[in-house]
Amino acid sequence: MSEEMNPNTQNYDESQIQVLEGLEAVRKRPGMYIGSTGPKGLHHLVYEIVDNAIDEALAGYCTEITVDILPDNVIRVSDNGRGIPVGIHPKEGISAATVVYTILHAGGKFGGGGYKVSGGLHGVGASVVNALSEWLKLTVYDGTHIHFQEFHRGDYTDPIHIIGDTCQTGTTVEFKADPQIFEETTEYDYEVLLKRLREQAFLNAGIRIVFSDKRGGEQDRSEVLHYEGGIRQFVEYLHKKRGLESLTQEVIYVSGMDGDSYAEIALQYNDSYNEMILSFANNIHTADGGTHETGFKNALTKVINEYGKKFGLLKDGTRLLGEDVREGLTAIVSVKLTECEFEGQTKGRLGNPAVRPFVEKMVFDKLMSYFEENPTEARAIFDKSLSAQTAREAAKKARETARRKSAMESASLPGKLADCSEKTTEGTELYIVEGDSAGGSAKEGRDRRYQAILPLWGKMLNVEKARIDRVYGNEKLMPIVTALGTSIGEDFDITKLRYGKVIIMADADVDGSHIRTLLLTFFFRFMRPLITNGNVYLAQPPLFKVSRGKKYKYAFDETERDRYIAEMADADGNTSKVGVQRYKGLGEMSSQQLWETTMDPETRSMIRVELEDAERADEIFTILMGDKVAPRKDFIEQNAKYAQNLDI
Ligand code: TSJ
Repeated sequence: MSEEMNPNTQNYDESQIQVLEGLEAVRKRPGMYIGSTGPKGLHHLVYEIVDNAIDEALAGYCTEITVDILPDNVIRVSDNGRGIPVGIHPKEGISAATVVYTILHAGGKFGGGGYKVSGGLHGVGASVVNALSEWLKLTVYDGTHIHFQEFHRGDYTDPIHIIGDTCQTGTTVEFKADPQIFEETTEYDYEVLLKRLREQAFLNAGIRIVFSDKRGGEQDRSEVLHYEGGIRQFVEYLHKKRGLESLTQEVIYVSGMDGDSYAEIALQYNDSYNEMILSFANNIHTADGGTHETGFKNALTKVINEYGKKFGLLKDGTRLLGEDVREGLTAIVSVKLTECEFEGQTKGRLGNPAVRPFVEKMVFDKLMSYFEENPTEARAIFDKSLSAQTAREAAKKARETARRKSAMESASLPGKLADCSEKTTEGTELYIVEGDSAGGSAKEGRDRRYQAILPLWGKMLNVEKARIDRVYGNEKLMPIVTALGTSIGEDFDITKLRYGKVIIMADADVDGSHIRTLLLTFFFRFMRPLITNGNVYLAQPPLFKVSRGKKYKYAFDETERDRYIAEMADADGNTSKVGVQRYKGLGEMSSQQLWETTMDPETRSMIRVELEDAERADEIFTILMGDKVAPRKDFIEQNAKYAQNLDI
């Protein structure tokens, strides 16, 4: 071991005390640092490490990042950058690399310059990952030597030391998430990591991320994420994935600088009526928008109105609204700043005030020039906005008619609704049930004091292609709207909600998952606060009844079924006296069984729908219901397992 790796003893000890104090806090309250110790927090560990390598790429020193999921859910991340500095950190008296891993918030404190991104945990650093890992191994290649250090739950015994020679440079980190912390699971979902890594590859044009699943199962696969076109390709990708046809040939792209701030935007219109703006600040997704997104939206509205005015195309005395010009728009807004201010409860909104006027002016000027230079595209976009305006006016009329009607036939609830007797929202439940036979069992089986049943019937409206005006008057969806009492879209009012829980009860088969997908999409599009407020649930009917004599148990999946079969077998393992019944649908259960398994709050299990589930349903819905066959086929092939049971 070289002399420089041995810091003087006094400093070394002091640093180590600090280390233990710092990382102990992380292990005591992991949620504070990574949000949760569930699957989300687990995946955050990977993002945090990868973000460090992306920083190195953004600084211009690294071209390729390799991410592997290894057997036993070990993660390995490598880059070909400069290698984390291993020299003695002047203040701490230990190797800088060790500082990165053992002192809280040490990430990004030294060296560098440029934009510090560190997205995942908003820069809490590699030390948090280290603290929450059963073990972590760091290897640094500095062009001369290979340096190595190993940690256990954030702690180490040997300082970083040389283990060999090399002419390469780079950093490799390998870690195993600590099952003591991540009690629920330490298993990574390839798709979840892939989505995030792909996003990072789009946001950082030219970066190469090679991502592989090497766990040794059937799922093993590998993907190269490399997009020279950056966010332009992101927009194309989103359209293709959703099976949408683009309105214009090319993606519009604008970018600009203001001092140290950089902004780039890619946008394109499609044949749907939905708006999809994804915004990012320093590669972190800003789910609640912020000043960058507002600047972009303002500019877009101004440009399209300006165009209409110039050519006398606006309807007399009217202006296109933001919602008109964003109908069928897909856009990526990405800004890179030296210092981001994230606001709001979940820190999902960019606050930097100066960003709004910067983005607004930049987009206005450049988009205006684009419109002048590309008259065909400009006209197509304008016409699309104009037709949105017309539809909005039609929707307003439909809404007024609906309002007048409901005022006249005040509180006329749907005929098929079997309401509960309690009239409070608190504690009451509405079961939305597909099919008359299941609806009948549910009506008989329920506790009528607080459980209401609404059976669905009629042909489904394809909400993907429908604007809001067509929901009014739809015979399948309107009963839901009336039963809930909240109205939809901009009229939505959660205080009018008539039930505390809205429970979707559908079969565990393909048709059932279609209806689940549709209803979630409907709620996502037109009653989103219902989901964010946590009112929507999915009932979980059992798939099997395992019985022996008078004894029986319900199983919700194959694993559970097999466990009950084993439990009920004879002592010698003989299962000939165990009966297994498979339920094909809710309709096959008696009202008593339905109550026992799916509706009784004491025994049922339900899933509360989170926004992400609904978002996913929305995505799946677009693909399944879209009229383009190719992406649908791709999707089903790529998601064969998922498409079989279409479980959400
Ligand atoms: F932080 C980390 F451990 F999570 C991590 C860091 C993980 C991985 C896979 C890579 C990295 C990383 C860090 N790659 N490259 C760097 N670069 C630096 O830390 C570095 C190198 C040189 C200088 C300099 O000023 O000379 C500055 C820095 C920050």
